[in-house]
Amino acid sequence: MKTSNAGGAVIDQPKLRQAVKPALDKTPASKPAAKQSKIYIDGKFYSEADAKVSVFDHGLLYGDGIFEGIRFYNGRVFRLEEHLERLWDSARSICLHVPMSQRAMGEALLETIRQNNLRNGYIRLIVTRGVGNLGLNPELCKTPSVIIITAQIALYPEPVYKNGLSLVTCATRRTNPSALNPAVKSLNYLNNVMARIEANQANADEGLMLNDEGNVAECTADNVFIIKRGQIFTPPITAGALRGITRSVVFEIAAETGIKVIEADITRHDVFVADEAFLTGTAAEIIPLVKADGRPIGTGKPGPITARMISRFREITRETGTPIYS
Ligand code: PXG
Repeated sequence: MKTSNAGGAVIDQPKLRQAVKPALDKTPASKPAAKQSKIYIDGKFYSEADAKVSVFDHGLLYGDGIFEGIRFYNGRVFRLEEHLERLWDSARSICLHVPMSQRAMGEALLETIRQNNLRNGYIRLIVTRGVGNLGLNPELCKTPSVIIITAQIALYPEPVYKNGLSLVTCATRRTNPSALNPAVKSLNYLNNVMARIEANQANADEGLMLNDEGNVAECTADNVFIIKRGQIFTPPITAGALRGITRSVVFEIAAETGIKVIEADITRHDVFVADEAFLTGTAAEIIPLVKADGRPIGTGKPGPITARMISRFREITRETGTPIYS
């Protein structure tokens, strides 16, 4: 997470080969600095400068903790319940006791947005294992910490949704589920960071991550979909994909439209020969994929089913969600 000198946190976006800057990075120098965000830590609000955690927190020492990245649109939090459910699932999987109820967490999250007086943005919800000693034993960490950070999200400029992204296949394999299940949204993202570095070095917009079998798992922070002969395919969770919230919205839109989504193992070959492809994630939303390892996908331009997905997704984000200010 970087903080912008324009005030408020701004989340990083993947490097784009067109070197386009996210819209909200373009704050004119003459504009007065916006006020800094207020950050929730364990029931209290702090300024950015005062929002600090202990160097003995195992979230820092071992990446021992979990998180969610959530969007809010037009004064409503998108899919709040699903994000909280997934957070609780991550917690249960790593034996972390979240020190509040789901309802209280939802309320803390809404209050953090209110404190920052935002209607559109991104929220990072973090639960760390808490303060322990320099040994990794979590039993010595008595109280997990809850941190909630809001950010003005830098949307990709419209041309990116019109022109699509390129990706390269990464040599770094997605973590084997028997080592650390990728379904756990843990604070240990080094596996994804290594893949992101490869994508950067190849000057690609995203990195495709395969599992130990050589099948497609996901991208560094997005789920992958391909379209072939009118059917949509995406890797199953067992292939090492996160159960993405945006992914689940694609399933819903497809069902509405009468298009079939098939969860099946996908190879790089399937990506190369797809008619269309797109990625999904809270930050990216639904974004067309037009090139994989130098090969144009389909016509090399975003396809019609992808375009329909994007426009329906935008309607759903505009019209639904948990109200923040009512
Ligand atoms: N796969 C991985 C590995 C992810 O981290 C997704 C898929 C998409 O899931 P959702 O539920 O967002 O549709 C993610 C998303 C960010 C950011 O702010 C997002 C994620 C992780 C790190 C950063 O861009 N998670």
